[in-house]
Amino acid sequence: MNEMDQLREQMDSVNLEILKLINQRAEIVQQIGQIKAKQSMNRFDPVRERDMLNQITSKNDGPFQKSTIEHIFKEIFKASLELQEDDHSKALLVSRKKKPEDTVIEINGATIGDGNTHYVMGPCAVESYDQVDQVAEAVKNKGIKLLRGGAFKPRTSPYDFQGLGIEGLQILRKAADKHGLAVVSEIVNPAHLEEALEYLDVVQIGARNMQNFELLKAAGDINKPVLLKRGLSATISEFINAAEYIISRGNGNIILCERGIRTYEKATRNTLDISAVPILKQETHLPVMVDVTHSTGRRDILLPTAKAAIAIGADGVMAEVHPDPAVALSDSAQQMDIQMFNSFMDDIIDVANKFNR
Ligand code: PRE
Repeated sequence: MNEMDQLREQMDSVNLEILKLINQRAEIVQQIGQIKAKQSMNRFDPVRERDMLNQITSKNDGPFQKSTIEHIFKEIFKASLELQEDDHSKALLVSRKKKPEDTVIEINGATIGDGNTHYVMGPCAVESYDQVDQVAEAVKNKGIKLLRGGAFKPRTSPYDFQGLGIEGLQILRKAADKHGLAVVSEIVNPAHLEEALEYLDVVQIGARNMQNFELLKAAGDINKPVLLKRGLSATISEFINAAEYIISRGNGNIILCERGIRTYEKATRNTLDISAVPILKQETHLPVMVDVTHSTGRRDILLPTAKAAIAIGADGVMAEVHPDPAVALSDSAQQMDIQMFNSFMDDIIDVANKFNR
């Protein structure tokens, strides 16, 4: 064996030593991480890192320079922090790591999360019994099981229509019962939950309340499914953590809903983050729906965006329908009338069938 080969052989065994030691170190890091998580301590500890660097560099006899050694160890600390963070997300109850099987939620005969496409349709806001009744009839005629409608409306302006409140929920319930539908409606205040549960089958938590932690906790204490919408400017990680608030209190029946995020783009009301769907499906075991109405704010692209949602693997599509959108008290530019809804449903069911979903 020549000298070069000998040196390389030595190097191979040193590499393996380093590998063993670095993973030994990683195991200690994981144990420290678990203690920190239990005690809700910050994982990053710059004082500890500085102490270790001082100790290590004071023992450094070269040939590497102090700055090089510091650089290498800083990289090790960084990787250690990431390892502690990974271990933490592993522990999330909504994560696939925790529960590999899909969560399937049965609501009024619709099994959301079962691989098929489900629909939640209805007016933006409940305005009258007659209005909801007309929409509910159309919804039922398309074989849909879930009726949506806003009774408590968190509006951008305090002078806009704020919804009919409990009376709106009563209207929804009456129309839904007549047509055999389940009711999905938004609740904005934990104090309304108990009374609202008399009329609701699914509690919606809207985008503006995605980080209303008291509301999330209250929704975690009930035994009805929750449809949680992504916040206007929420990252996927913040969205997942909002769901974790609900499941951590015992309610695991959560449907996530991508509804567009705020970007610089003005051609649509929000920017539909379609890639959030497969990411949420990979990261969590929860069903994921797409609200095409709020993400686009445009009737003319509801169908293509709904097709995209199905193609990318969403468990359902949500959209708004109003008997006469021109006179709707909210969101008149984006709701479909009943004729448009009927043809939208015919087309989208066709697409879902082609995808076998
Ligand atoms: C460790 C990791 C991250 C911290 O910023 C400091 C140190 C390390 O890798 O040594 C371990 C650790 O979490 C700790 O000692 O507190």
